[in-house]
Amino acid sequence: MAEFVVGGAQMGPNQKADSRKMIVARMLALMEEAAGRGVELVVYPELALTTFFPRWYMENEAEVDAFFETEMPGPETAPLFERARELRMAISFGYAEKTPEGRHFNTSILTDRAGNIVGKYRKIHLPGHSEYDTERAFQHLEKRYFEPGDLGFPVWRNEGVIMGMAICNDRRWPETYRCLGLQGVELVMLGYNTPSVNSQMSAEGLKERLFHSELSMQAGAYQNSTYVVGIAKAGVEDGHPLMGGSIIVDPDGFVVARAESEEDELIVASCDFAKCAFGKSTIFDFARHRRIEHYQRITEQ
Ligand code: CDT
Repeated sequence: MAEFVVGGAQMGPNQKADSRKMIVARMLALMEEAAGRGVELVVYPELALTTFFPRWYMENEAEVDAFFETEMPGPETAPLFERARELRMAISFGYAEKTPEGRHFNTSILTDRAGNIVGKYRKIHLPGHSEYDTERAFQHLEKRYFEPGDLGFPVWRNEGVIMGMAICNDRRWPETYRCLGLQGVELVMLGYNTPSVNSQMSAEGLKERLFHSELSMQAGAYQNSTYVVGIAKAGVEDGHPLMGGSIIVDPDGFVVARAESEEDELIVASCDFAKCAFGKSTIFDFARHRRIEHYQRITEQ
């Protein structure tokens, strides 16, 4: 598979009161638009099915669990899989997962073009804190509601392309891309929910936040010779602004598609995966050039 048309379905805000049905209907509308533009795989954001609930401090278990899916697909998400299957479109999206054992993860899944789930990733780098923090302008309680992912950073050969996933804060860590890069990844899909302002540093504004997001994804793409698709949930959600800035980055680190809004917006790029081979066989030929005898600190500290 050389060329593959990839879509990024940036989503506008999901309010707390929005039902899964309403949100899935918006996701389906983006999918229809993607089909009209020849998209073969579409990537949605982190926690696509709900508001970014870690901004809320909750103590009631049932209140928290209302944001979690206990099955995938479930009755409310089945239409996504059914329509994707009809359109022959692979999909990837994030959601809050509650396992049969009662464990909670920030998860994303990947399907093939026949609508079968072929990959699951559970977010490893959970930012924020676990108790109410009076010093912050707003809360970021991912460490309260999720366990760190327990699946590592796997890749899957899906539709002829080596694919991997990451979620939001993972995109800021070089280790994420390198773990995937060491397995030959050609397409990294990640969704995010990033507040437009820093809850601990008011001087950092939207411009700087967008810069750091792009910087991380462009570096990850270039240094591992892989496409990166980074897709936001954006806009004012429950009164809290989330930044947009969804991009598709090519294996040379250049942005080839970019969202302009903070609303539901599709971005599309035709990805030529043959382009990954050049960097992987030259400057970033890991087998020839890495010096792992000097890298112990990365895993020992
Ligand atoms: N969702 C997520 O991981 N957001 C973080 C915000 C960091 S501030 C605690 C991010 O890295 O974009």
